[in-house]
Amino acid sequence: MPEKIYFTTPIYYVNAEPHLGHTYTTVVADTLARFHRSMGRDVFFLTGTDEHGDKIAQTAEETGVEPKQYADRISGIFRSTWETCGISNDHFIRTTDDYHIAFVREVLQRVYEQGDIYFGEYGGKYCTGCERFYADRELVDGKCPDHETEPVWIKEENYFFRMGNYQEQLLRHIHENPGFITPSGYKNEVLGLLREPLEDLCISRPKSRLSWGIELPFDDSYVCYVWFDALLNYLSGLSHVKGAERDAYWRHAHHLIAKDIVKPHAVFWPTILLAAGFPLYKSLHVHGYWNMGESKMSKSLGNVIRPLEMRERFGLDGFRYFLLRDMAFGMDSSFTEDAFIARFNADLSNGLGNLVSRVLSMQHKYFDGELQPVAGELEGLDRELCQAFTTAETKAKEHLAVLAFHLALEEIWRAIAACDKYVVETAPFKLWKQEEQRARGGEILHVLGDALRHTARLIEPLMPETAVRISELLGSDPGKLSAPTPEWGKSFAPGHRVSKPAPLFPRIEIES
Ligand code: ME8
Repeated sequence: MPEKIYFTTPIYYVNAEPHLGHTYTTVVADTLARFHRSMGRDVFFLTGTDEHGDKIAQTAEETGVEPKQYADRISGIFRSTWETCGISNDHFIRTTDDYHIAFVREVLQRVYEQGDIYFGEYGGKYCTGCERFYADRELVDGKCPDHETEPVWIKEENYFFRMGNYQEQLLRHIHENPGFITPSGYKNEVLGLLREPLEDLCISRPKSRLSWGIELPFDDSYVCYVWFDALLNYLSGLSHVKGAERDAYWRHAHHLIAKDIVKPHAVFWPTILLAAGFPLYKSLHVHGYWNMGESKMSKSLGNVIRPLEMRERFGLDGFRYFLLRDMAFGMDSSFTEDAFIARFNADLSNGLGNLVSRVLSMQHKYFDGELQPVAGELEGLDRELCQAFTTAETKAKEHLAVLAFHLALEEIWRAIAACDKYVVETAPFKLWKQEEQRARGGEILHVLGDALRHTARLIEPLMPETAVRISELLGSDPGKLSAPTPEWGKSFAPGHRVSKPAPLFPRIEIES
């Protein structure tokens, strides 16, 4: 039985359309899902939309439509964006789906019956953008650090979850499982939060103030707090998977989020899981922010990059490459069009794109597109190139396993650079002109064909469309990208033909 593994993105609020930030987390999850599938694992990959709560109700009202109608529209945009972008999720969950609502009510009832939910009164400063109460010490100049708005004071009777009952157990788990929250800077941040006694979590909103939510099973005058509802998606999203398999996925659940939602995921969620009697997830992986200039990119700040526009202008894989190459997972990074164009032109147009065109052009010019056989053993320089790919593969896998996407790409690009060096050193363009050297020229092009096939295989999790295009240009079956590769010099059958070159990444010219 293949080993099971489960990847999730946050479920995105439907108050904004997909932008670069959402795309980053989704592309990261997609890359991991593809990488683990290519390693023979049985992957379940979940994404979706978070549709209840004040924030959505308010946005729908501003738009003049019912919340559900509004949520249908934006959720549809998320779903179709990910489809257009070739994201390989196994399921797309909406918190307005019936099976999710039933699951949330079941968990609420269970936790209520065992006494971890009680009725009481609470007043506090609430940020609607974050959908949570803030303690004074968490505010910056009295404002929410993320939304830069003043929270509003809310006092009302509500239901509360005794989060503090599970604080010790959570702390122990974090200490005993070093990979529970990564990178470690975020783990330390959570340990800092857990130094203070946890306050109980308000998990309801009176319907008199907000009706857009899941009704509490034990009091129909209240709806469930949006985070309690949303976090449970990670379990309800597996509802369609059979029992034993579901448990196996859950034991290997990896959540991917940005640093804005560490507290709900690292404190609320595990304490809810403990209270409801579920095992804890395996790991929470936290990345930094994509900034535009100095500020975090977000709809409220009005400085957004849209994935479909980027795809239209530059192709999807150019965008994926930039996202994965220019952010070290865990750290912040900044998006500028200049940086994007510089990376694209240097690494994709001049690097990979140019190599593919050059190899295919030579193959056509010298041998009419037909790959020539490699007679006997590979020569020294051939073996060196082969070794460069073996090293790149080993290191790229090590980096991908720990989410160091930028380093994995660096390793693969080292192998691509080794191909350029190989072309210069072996000079097939000279050998072709001398009758007695032509066969060797053909062998060199065969070895370069092997190198491109390996490149396609290595980039598949990171740049899936390009991997398929390179395979097609080479005349090999893109469906076999992750199949074990034959020996170098022996992988193409006699008479195998490659396609004429087609530009993979046309250079972006900057208008002055
Ligand atoms: O928080 N940089 O949804 P959300 C990097 N519904 N990542 C970014 C980003 C940026 N500038 N902006 C957004 C919610 N993201 C809740 C989640 S989960 C049970 C509920 C990404 O629409 C990043 O993954 O505000 C971040 O954590 C998420 O979008 C927030 O999405």
